[in-house]
Amino acid sequence: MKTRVLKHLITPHGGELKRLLVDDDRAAELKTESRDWPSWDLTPAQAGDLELLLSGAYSPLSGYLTRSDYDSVVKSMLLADGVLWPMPVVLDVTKVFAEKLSPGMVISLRDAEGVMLAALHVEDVWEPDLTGDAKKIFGTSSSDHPGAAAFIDTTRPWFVGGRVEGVQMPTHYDFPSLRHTPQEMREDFAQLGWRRMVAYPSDRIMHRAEQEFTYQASMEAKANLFLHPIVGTADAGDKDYYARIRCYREMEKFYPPLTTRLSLLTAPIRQAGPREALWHALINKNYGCTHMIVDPGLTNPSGDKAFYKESAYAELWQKHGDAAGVAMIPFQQMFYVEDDDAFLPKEKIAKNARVLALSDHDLKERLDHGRDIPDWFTFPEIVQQMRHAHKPRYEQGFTVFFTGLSGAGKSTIANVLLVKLMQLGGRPVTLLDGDIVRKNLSSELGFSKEHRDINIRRIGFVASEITKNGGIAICAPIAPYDNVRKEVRRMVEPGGGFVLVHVATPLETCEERDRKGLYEKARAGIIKEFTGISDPYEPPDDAELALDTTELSPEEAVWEVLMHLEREGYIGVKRHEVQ
Ligand code: PPS
Repeated sequence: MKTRVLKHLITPHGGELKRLLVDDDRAAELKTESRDWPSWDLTPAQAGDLELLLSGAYSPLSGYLTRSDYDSVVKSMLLADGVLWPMPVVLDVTKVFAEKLSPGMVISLRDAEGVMLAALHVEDVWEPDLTGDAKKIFGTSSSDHPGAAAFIDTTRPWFVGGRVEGVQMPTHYDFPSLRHTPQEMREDFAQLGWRRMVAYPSDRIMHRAEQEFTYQASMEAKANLFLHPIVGTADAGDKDYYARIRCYREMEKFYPPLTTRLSLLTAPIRQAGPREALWHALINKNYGCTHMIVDPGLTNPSGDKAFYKESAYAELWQKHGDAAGVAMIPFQQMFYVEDDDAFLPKEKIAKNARVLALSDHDLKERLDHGRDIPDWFTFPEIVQQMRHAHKPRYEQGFTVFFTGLSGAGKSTIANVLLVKLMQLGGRPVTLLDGDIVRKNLSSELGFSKEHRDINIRRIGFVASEITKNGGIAICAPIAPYDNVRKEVRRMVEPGGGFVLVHVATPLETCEERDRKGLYEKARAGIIKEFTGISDPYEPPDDAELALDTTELSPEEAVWEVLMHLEREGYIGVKRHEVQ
């Protein structure tokens, strides 16, 4: 009965769904045999690919591409047998691991906890030309292209290809009810009586403009809508990931009943432009979709440089659209026209109409400062979810990171700042002073570059945890190296604010003060590797503030810091309380 209904749906790519999970008996057999096999622990991105291989989302692939398939896909977007397949799907491994392998061997593929997910029957092991291949896949090997740069720099240098037998699907504890295999989705569509489906792959929170467009586009195509966001894998503690998915779940409710379905896709975004969009179309075809909305923003690296022209997407569809079998619906930006209280595409807007817009930057500013987000832009339920993950700055945690020479005044300023922030109240404040950290966290470390970097990374880790959980961390180490300071900024910023303060008191003043008598010992050669004397200090080029304590009292210096925090909205009076 089911088969009869399912046959009305679009045929999977290559003719049938290639689900690679084996039955229980075979799985047990593979697990027993695997004791003698080499084991590869999958990264989250690799586990994402394996999940889609096992579920049949990557039909017609029956495993990782062999060398001839890979070369052909990279060069012409076709498998060696001529079937359309635009993106390489390979297992990348280290040289050390590759050296253990030869064709005919079997590898067990395991998740981060060591659970065996699949057996890979090795057919080819080879060292690809990552730079040359990036040029073909991404059209460039420039380090400005984040996708190409990641492919060249972070892909492991050896590839393994071969047939895969699946033992079990990777487990997701988050949002399990929103995860479906192509087969489950096809059965669902068949039961609903849907035959034509418009897929909308996206990786951003949707607002009213996207909702209007996707709904209108599916109506015009006389089809139902399949919201198929690409979510990657959860990084424990990544508030944005969870908020984004909760927003999708809210958004589904704003479509008329029984018009729309939502499912999450755990594929990593490659940023490979039109070729990746075409690949998404094949994946969505395997899920049963006949149409796909192509938003270049999804696969085109953002920023000033758009690497792929919008027309390139339509051109690729002209060439391969028939083989893909999925109709392309170009995404169209919609604008809110106040007089009509409606979203319209640019060409339908009357000349003098009042058009309202809110850029990503404006939206972030409003969230940061707890300001109103207008109803015309998005739904209150979405705002609530966004505010949950993106608290206004006066409720966010932050780190104030002082850097400077020994004796520059870091500890004094940090202590005064601690007192002032405690007096203000509201958030817990933790001081991670250089000396305190070295006594407690880093007592085994010396002052070599390697040890200093470890010390600063530890401080950064603790500060990022404090910040992420809404507290204030004040750090005051010398932190002489630029690279690791920037690393700390990258660790902290996703969870809140980061303010780098260069305590730029000149060496002469520090040496003159020589409160601990260390400079004298350093000059005498008794203390080795002393910062400023026999060891380098790299002044920051990214400090939010520079304070020279030759000219400023500790109170004045702290006032500067407090003023900065106030200007940026991290401290001060909540707006709604004074309105
Ligand atoms: S670093 O470079 O950030 O890891 O240094 P930090 O943890 O802040 O430790 C600096 C304090 O250690 C004392 N000290 C030295 N400083 C620099 N170089 C050498 N070789 C050294 N040996 C000991 C010194 O008291 C520093 O404290 P402050 O408060 O900065 O004067």
